[in-house]
Amino acid sequence: MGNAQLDKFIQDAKELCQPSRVHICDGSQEEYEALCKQMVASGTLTELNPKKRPNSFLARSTKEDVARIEGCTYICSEKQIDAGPTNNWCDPAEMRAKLLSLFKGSMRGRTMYVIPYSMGPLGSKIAHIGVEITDSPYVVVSMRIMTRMGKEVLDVLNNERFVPGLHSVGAPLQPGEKDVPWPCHPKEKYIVHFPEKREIWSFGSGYGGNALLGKKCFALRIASVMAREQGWMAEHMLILGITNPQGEKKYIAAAFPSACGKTNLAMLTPTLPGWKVETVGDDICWMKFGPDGRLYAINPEAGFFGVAPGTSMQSNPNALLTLKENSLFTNVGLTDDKDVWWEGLTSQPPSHLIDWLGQDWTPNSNEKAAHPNARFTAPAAQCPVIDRAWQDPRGVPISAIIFGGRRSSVVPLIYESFDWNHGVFVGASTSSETTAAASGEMGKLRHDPFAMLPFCGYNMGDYFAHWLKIGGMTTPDKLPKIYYVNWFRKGKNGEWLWPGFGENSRVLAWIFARTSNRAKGQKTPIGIIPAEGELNLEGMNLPPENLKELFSIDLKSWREEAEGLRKYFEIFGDRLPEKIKAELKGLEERLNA
Ligand code: SAT
Ligand code: MN
Repeated sequence: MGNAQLDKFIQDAKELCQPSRVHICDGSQEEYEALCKQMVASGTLTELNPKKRPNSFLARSTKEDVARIEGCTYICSEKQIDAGPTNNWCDPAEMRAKLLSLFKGSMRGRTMYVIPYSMGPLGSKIAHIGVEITDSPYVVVSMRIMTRMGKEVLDVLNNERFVPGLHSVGAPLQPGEKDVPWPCHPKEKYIVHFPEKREIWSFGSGYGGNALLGKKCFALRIASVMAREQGWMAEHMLILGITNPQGEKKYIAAAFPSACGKTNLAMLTPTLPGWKVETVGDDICWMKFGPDGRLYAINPEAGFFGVAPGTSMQSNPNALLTLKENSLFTNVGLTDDKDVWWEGLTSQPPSHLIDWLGQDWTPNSNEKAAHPNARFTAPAAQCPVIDRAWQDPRGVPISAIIFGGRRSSVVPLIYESFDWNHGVFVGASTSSETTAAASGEMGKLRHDPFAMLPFCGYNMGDYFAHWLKIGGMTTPDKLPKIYYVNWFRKGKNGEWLWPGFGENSRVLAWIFARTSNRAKGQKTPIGIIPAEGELNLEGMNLPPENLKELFSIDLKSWREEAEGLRKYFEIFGDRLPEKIKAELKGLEERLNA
């Protein structure tokens, strides 16, 4: 059956971008292999050693195109106030005119690929469909790993609406001009969302979330707008299943800013004996209410686009095992035997490799072998601990939601909110030290409410209100409990107080106990922390002074924290919900009591 919206989208894109060819992707293995082969020939991809890493490839971007670019990302709502103070806004008519001139002829000499894709299991009531048009074959093969894409999506689409996304690397080829390995626009980059029209336009970058439009652009920015309208949630969260030694299982969702360990937590190998963690998703979570009044979550993606540096058999063995074949690597080092390497993969670096810029590299080099935001792209189905229900169209019931970020001081290892509204306030108060996932300064503390700062498609004040409203849509006992964690607290000498990784299972076990009414906790002015002895520390040799510091709540620092929040919240003006103001006041009163 035809789809009028799709026919028009393709026709309009073709007329505007003037590609040499149009290719409608069927999503087959043959198509994938042919595109990889073509990119090996053009120099975009290097095939890795098939004996070590079958069917896997390395791509190197240019220095200017290595991460999300928040400064070039726009929410073009009709009214500026609806984009809110945390988003870049531009008048939609003005932006459309700008984009039309940029995209005019932008695909000349290239193939225009049409990628129909589903975010979420095909046919799930929680899933939604998008179509990306792109002139980047790298994007096509990445989207094949990251989403369910191809012909079968068209089969379920019928005449329904989908979210269109038009992407061009912005590097048209003159007749006879030789292509470069990583085409992109040297200066002009625009990642634009029209929330009312549910459209995405992305120009100039070929990297990650700028170019794989199903991920941040659709599954977060546009989906957050749809979710608000339709009474569901689109969140920057991993989803994990956790089973205790008695065989009881629960699902937990957790929001952390980019490159703060979501993938590691989602695939964690518990150090607590008898516990098991399984992965549903590592980045994005869509939740809708089930018939029983609980929130059910799906992972809208089908692959992992994870940060490579720091990933090792020690830090995340399940991620490494996921990457053993059928994977794409971007901006990592290439070893002499044609495998990949990045900082932290092995304690002993190889004596020679080709770095992410294509230069010779030895351990004495001043540069890093891999870019700090180097990424792997791998099918989720290959994860050894993928959850049995990861493709269940009904989703999995969520018992707890965790927020967190990188905080070297002030914030304790874990605390629980007093109730849903307080939890919304806790999510709104998330702040984190910046990472290499976005261009800009690293290690700078910034407010990142719900880890959604770069991903909320509308006014963040209204987003807080949406969260509060969700809490009123069911009975309190059906709602997930809300937590805040901080694995990154440092001691006086700058050393980590908590080892993190598999040891984080101890924190999850406390959450498990709390959500089963099996731990009583201890009230503090900021929330509930584990009562003495409730956090199982058996067998980990945590120095008692570390434990003390991990849970120390310094009233003076917290008063400053509250003051900082009060100031930050001012940017939302009258879009800041009264209930959030009341929660802040409550915190201040408890801190001063
Ligand atoms: O936005 S990306 O998909 O490039 C990665 C991230 O920031 O989480
Ligand atoms: Mn992310």
